[in-house]
Amino acid sequence: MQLYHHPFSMDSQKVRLALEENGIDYTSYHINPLTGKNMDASFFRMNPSGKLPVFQNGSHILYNTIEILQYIERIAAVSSGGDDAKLSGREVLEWMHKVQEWNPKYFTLSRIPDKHRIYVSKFIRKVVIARMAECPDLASSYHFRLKDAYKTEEKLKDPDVIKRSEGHLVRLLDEVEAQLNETSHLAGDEFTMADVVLIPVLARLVLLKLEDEYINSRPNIAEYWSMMQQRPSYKKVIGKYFDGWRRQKTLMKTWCFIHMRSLLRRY
Ligand SMILES: N[C@@H](CCC(=O)N[C@@H](CS)C(=O)NCC(=O)O)C(=O)O
Repeated sequence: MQLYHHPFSMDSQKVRLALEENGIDYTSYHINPLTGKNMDASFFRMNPSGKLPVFQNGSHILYNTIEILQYIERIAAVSSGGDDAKLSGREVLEWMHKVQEWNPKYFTLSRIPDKHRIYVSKFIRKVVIARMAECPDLASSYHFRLKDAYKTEEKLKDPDVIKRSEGHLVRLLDEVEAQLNETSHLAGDEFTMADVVLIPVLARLVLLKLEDEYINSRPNIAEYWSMMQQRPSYKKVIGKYFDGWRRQKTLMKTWCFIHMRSLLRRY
């Protein structure tokens, strides 16, 4: 099994948490979307959306996060002797979809200073143009990505888009807070795939330094969050890259790469 992913990608974090929690071995390929590695023809040909993660088992390739999580559960059930009782039930699935419905894209981008965001997005556009020249047969897919990058910039100028995304997040967190008043985990008193989907959302808020506004202001979520951070899967998938001083190191590495390539005009 192969997983194409990156620590920056929230959906990748979800899949890696699920693999760790279920003790499933896989071959890991880091594809950094901020440096445009997802635009390399070898990856882009298999996945013309360029989005992460991509999960491959032989000839079976999955792109949708929830489908990948369910597939992982089935693999885990088969390897533990075909115990289907361990598969996610209705309530878990409902929470997975509810959390997954919140799209972090505009929320995240709107919290990054314009100067940095525009610099990175310009770099990525140049990478796409360079890859397009190398592989003209993929031109229409690359073109679609370019158009999408311009559309994203336009949308970020619309305050309603950001407001809607914030409103959606607040409603979701309020619902999670109410649920955590009843149960210790999101879909009951045990750790499930619903928690796997929620943890990266909370980690993203911390990465953006918004934990006071969104997490600490909700006591049940704050308590749940400190409990989740103790899990070995969290430490391996998220903590290793973003806890404390590591955050700076992880961001710096990507930033230096983009800066050097921009200076050298090597896309
Ligand atoms: N296909 C995924 C969504 C994947 C997605 O939005 N991935 C983001 C990161 S979490 C991505 O790859 N962004 C980089 C890009 O669009 O270039 C799903 O439906 O669950």
